[in-house]
Amino acid sequence: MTINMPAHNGKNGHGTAQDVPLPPTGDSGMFDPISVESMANQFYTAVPNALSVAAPTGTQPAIDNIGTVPQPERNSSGMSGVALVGNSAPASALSEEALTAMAKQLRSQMVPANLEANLFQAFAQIKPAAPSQETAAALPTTSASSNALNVEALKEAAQQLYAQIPQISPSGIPGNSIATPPKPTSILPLSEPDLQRAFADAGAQASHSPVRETPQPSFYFLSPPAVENLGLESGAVFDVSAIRKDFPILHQKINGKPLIWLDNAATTQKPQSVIDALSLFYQRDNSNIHRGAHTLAARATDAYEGAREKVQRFIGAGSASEIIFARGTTEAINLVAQTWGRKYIQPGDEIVLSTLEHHANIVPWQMLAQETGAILKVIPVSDSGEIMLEEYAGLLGPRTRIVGITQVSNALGTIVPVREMTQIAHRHGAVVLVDGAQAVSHMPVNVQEIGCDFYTFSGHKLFAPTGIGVLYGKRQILEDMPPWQGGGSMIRHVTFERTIYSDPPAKFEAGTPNIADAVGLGAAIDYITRLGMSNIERYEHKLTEYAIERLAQIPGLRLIGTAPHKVSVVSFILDDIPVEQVGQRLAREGIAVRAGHHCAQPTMQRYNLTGTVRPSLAFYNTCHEIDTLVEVLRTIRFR
Ligand code: C6P
Repeated sequence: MTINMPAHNGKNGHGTAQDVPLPPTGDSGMFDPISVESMANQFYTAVPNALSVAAPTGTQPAIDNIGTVPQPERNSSGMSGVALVGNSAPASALSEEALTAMAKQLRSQMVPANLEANLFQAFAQIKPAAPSQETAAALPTTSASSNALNVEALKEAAQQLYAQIPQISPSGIPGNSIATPPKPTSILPLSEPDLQRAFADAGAQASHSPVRETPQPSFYFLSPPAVENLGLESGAVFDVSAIRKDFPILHQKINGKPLIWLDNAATTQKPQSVIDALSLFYQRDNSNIHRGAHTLAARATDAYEGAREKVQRFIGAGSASEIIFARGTTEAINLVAQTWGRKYIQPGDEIVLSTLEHHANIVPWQMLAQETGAILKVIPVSDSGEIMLEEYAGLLGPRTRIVGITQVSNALGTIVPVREMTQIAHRHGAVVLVDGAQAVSHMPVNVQEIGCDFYTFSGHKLFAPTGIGVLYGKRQILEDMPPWQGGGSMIRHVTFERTIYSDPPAKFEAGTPNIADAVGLGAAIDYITRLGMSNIERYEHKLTEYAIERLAQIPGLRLIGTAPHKVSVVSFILDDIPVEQVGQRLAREGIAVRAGHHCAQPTMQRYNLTGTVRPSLAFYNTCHEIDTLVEVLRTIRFR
């Protein structure tokens, strides 16, 4: 059983095969990605035999076979290899009729309408003159009315293309580990990604550009490493290869290498469903909210308030009115410092923060302390990066007004015992703000269980757009807090003499908010809720264990932050090599990590460092990507 995966929205029309029973489609009428992948594998496996030799007879369309994609074999590293379409799989018993139907479906689901035109263009670019008559004749015919895939013509076109560009390597299929099939000779395993790539490479050659970074469409023909398919206690499977298909950005090359996105602590990538939600909002519902008695205003308001309710459920808040939308964690913390802080902090009062804080949970309090005459106190951390709880308890006293703590260190990955720390703070009558920026994407969060008074996070670290974030505050505290910014939406009544403010959350959302990105945040929450936060947590735990084990074996590599309870942030230094240099070397290989102080300079200072290299993993990362990271790191020497 697989986890209930969000449907992938295909974008290329709705061609249907009338004559063949097809796998079930989702609500959208499109196939789910796994069915499409299966179909693609079957189709391309069968094409060279079935169409260029004799088509098997019989009317049975053999669609029953769909779903029985050949299993990838494991290689020596424990990773599975790639089941390349059309190379070695046994000939399928698909009839020509069935193949044609499938071809139509595949074409409509996955082939951009202008593929043929692109190929034609590619020829035109290779040859300064227009393609010859024979070449043009071999190119697939472009017909808006016909949805038929001219297999032979495409094959021929691709062969000609390959023939003219000898160095083309049809490897690096998006979203998969690399397997380089032999250079095509007489019969090509017809694969649309190969054609796409051929086109891209042809264009690169024609323009004499040394590197061509062509965004790859999210076509999925291969079955990626099975090692990533983690069995869950429920008996379900956390199928990373399927999940990766939902993230179009992951399927591209950087410097000729597949992108390996290990900078998730800085920001996460967005699933297609989030991208679609944004686009759909602007296509269909865009309007200002809370104003105007018209249909779009009502729709936009519903969508925005619906997103607030999703956030409420996601973090276990008691009421949607406790959820305030902000630009991100930084703005949310500033809001608290400048409203609650200015009201309640007096000279000599104490603000307690930890050494693990991001600058966003230091600087606003420092500013407040300078303004009010309050004192900052700092909780120390151990060599492994854990909060020293006894010292923490010892710091608290009658003047402690607020404790600001991160739930997860962005620099080290340490999980901080925020529930226990909140209980201790409350015993001293202090208010607690938890910075959840690095927590919400890695573990289930329940603010009522934590018991904190404020909780903040940023949408962009949760697979949602930038520019949207959340401040949770307990209802009573929000009611007692003065507003922050003044303007429209946050008022009930205005005269020149005085203004009566709205109730929370409107009181803290002056002006037109970021409506579309809030809707995008709601879509991101839907997406990860479908995956299951506990499943994500479990998968990432395994991945982190694997990463730590592999990285620790690299000579000269020192892990920074070795707390037993940590998320998938793995900081390290490599000998005396400047961390920026390591980061740049990895970037050349298509591996994105952050290298530097991570906006957590006090944490770095604790370890007498100015920075670390920080790969940070998300649920769409794989062991194979970690292997590649390790391979590159092993080649780095001080220069
Ligand atoms: N950390 C990182 O690479 P904003 O920028 O407002 O979305 O989030 C600020 C922030 C606050 N707290 C923690 C724990 C954070 O990690 C961050 C953002 C990114 O580590 C960008 S500096």
